[in-house]
Amino acid sequence: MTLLDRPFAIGNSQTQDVRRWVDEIAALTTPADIVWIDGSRAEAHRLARQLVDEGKLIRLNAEWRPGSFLARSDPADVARVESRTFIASEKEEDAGPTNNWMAPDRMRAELEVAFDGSMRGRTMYVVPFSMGPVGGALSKLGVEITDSAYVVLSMGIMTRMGQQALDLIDAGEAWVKAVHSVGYPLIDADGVTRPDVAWPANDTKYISHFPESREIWSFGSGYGGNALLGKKSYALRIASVIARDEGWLAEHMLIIKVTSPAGRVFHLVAAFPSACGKTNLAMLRSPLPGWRVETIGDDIAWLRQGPDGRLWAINPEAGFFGVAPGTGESTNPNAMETIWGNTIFTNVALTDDGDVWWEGKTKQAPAHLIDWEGNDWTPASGRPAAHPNSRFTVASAQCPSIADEWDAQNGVPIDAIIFGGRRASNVPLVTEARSWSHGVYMGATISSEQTAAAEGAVGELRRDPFAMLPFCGYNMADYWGHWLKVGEELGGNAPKVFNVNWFRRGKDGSFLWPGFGENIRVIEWICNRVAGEAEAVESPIGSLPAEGSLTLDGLDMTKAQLTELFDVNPKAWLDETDLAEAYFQQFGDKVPKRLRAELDSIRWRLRE
Ligand code: GTP
Ligand code: SPV
Ligand code: MN
Repeated sequence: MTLLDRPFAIGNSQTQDVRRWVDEIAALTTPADIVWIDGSRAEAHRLARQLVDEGKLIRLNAEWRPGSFLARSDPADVARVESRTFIASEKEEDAGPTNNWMAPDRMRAELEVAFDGSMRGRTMYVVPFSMGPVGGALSKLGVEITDSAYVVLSMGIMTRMGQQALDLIDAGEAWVKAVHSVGYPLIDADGVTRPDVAWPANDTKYISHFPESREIWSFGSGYGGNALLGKKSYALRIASVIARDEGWLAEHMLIIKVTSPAGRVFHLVAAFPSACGKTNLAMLRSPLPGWRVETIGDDIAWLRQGPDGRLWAINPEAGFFGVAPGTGESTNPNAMETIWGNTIFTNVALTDDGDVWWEGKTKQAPAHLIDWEGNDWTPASGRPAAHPNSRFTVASAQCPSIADEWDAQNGVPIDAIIFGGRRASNVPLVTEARSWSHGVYMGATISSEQTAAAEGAVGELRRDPFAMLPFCGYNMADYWGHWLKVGEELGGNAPKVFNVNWFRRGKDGSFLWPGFGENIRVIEWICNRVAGEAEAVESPIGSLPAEGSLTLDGLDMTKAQLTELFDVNPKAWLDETDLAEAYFQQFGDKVPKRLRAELDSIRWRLRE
């Protein structure tokens, strides 16, 4: 269908807005044709077939993995590019020292050059979508224009995509503009054509955000958060700005429903940096009798105070874009069941019988594979078969542990907020904040070892406040202030706040805590604390489980290991406060006084 034969209601200003904008982008990028996406299954089927014909997707063996495909990206386009992610706010201080800022005028000028003719010879897709259930109380709308059919298919899994979203836009709802181009036109300015490639991309990349006009412009990458613009660009960077203005929170958090043996239900959210275990915790299968975890979201939560005064959350997404390596029957059986079929895999290895494999899927690697770059691979190859940031894209509804209320129009009421990072030392298995503002301090001082989810040296320690370092659309210190303000509004209804660390290592370098399913023991303690049924003891950095309050039966742990797991070393923690203070310094007077007071209070307690 072309632009001109799409029927629309005459006199409907919103539709005309979308059409005008589509015309504008088409005039700039000059695609060969324009397709409006309706979100039907027939359409997804057509696009998948087309991608297979073009050599951009490999159809997996339907006996093992029905309706599923493998995509192999350009080896230079495998993760989010934080160095090319921009916040083009009018004032530089509104982006803050942790974001790349560019003046909006200059950004627009550069984007105009990049996007000029960038879709020549390609189809431009118009993708209307809803973040959150269509018409939901906390949901928001957007339209992504893209020249990648892989992105359209992925958006169809990750969001509520299609006509229903456009109908709401037609009805006058606000919507966000997102423009995406892989930056690989098939015809140059002189009219010379070139063949397409399996994963078109451009060496020059921009993932640009205009917080004031609520616009997203992404160029040069087809991968994950760079290209599926409903995800990090909208649901976190732009939404965090909307949330600041409207008094709610847009967070890099999983959401779970936990049911106790007595049948009491708790809803928890947890913020961990990229590739630090959100999907694993979101799909936890409990080995503790009577305790049950159900999945609501694995990456993003939108939280808002409800009419009852409590904090309510929705998962704005409709699918999982999960890290494949390390996902197996023993670590995440629910994820393994979720991806039984109808899944797009990106940058994993291909088995000889047309299925997928990655490190950690099975204990033993197959004798022969085609690796993520399309080369022969054997266990003797000495390199990973799947890229460390390889991913699966699959609908949430396929998850066997999905909670009934995962797509509830009003979301779920939150009982506890958990922060965590990947820390080999110092940080205990679990700590409870003394207050909301102490909790905000915990969130603001998350640090974690760098993972493969973004470019950079894996393993290096980096500060990642609220796991939002690459995702906060405005000044990080203002964001801390906003969290304090939300806490004041919530008052006595505010959820309890905790910090966890599954990744502490012993002197021999091995993990002190078994992790994965066994994390239910920590979740149990947290729920029991919320219910007022577990004891805690004070420490300078927060409350720790009192002896006997954390269920450890059946775990193969020595007393010495347990001591190490919970050790709070005053000297090491004074160093941590120095690091936090130095980190705060770069934000100048924007750092809320309350946070500095929390830091002083911890120092004072450590010196006692
Ligand atoms: P994004 O999708 O990038 O935001 O990340 P995520 O937080 O959802 O990442 P995910 O859950 O996929 O994290 C995967 C990594 O965390 C793998 O390397 C897992 O092996 C590791 N992991 C998850 N849970 C645990 C745990 O309890 N203990 C240990 N040691 N590793 C864990
Ligand atoms: C992350 O990096 O936190 C992700 C993957 O969830 S991406 O969508 O690519 O940002
Ligand atoms: Mn994430």
